[in-house]
Amino acid sequence: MSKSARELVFATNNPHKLLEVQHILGESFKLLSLQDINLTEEIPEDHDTLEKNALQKAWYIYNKSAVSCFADDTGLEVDALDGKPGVYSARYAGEGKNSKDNIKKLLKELQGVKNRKARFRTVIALIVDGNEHLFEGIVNGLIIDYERGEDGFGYDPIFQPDGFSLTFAQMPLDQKNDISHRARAVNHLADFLMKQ
Ligand code: ITT
Repeated sequence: MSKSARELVFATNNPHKLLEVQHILGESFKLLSLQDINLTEEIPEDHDTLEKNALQKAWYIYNKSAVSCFADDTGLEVDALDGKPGVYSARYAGEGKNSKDNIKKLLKELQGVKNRKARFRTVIALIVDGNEHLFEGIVNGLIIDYERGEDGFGYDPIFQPDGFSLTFAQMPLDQKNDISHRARAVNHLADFLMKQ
């Protein structure tokens, strides 16, 4: 890490996400986790859009730490369900349920439904010098009707990105990271930061 690397807080406690994003941003930036700035309380995330949630998390941190920071939120938006589960993707099957339960519920809702189009959408909210900026990353695909693959997490076993015959859960992580919604949003963030 170079001496002049700019510090940025990323609102996550997931070390894997932190490494992934650090890799994309390169060594001009030094990412700090919430742990690094001793922010251990749960950050509120109670809005009804990805944008509002990402902004809520980022402002919460900025107001506490006054350090440049960003937060992300992701949802799976299914056309035939008017964009659901969307912002509620993590808890679609209810509080305390897991990804398997979420998948089961989604496949039940889509039973007999022909239109299987869906997208993962990630929104990143960045706050620098008290100004907010939003970045979006989308990957379009189809919800297949049974689980395929063991890797990844969340809805990966039933999401097949356009142009591929594998689900996200069947792809090597590097391949998923090349085309994923999160990587696309982070690339937009990186482009913006490099120009600053
Ligand atoms: P943090 O906010 O603590 O980082 P989270 O689980 O809420 O973790 P996200 O906001 O990124 O993570 O995503 C919300 C849900 O969307 C997540 O729980 C998954 O069910 C789903 N999801 C997000 N990214 C996904 C991906 O790459 N593949 C499959 N499902 C994903």
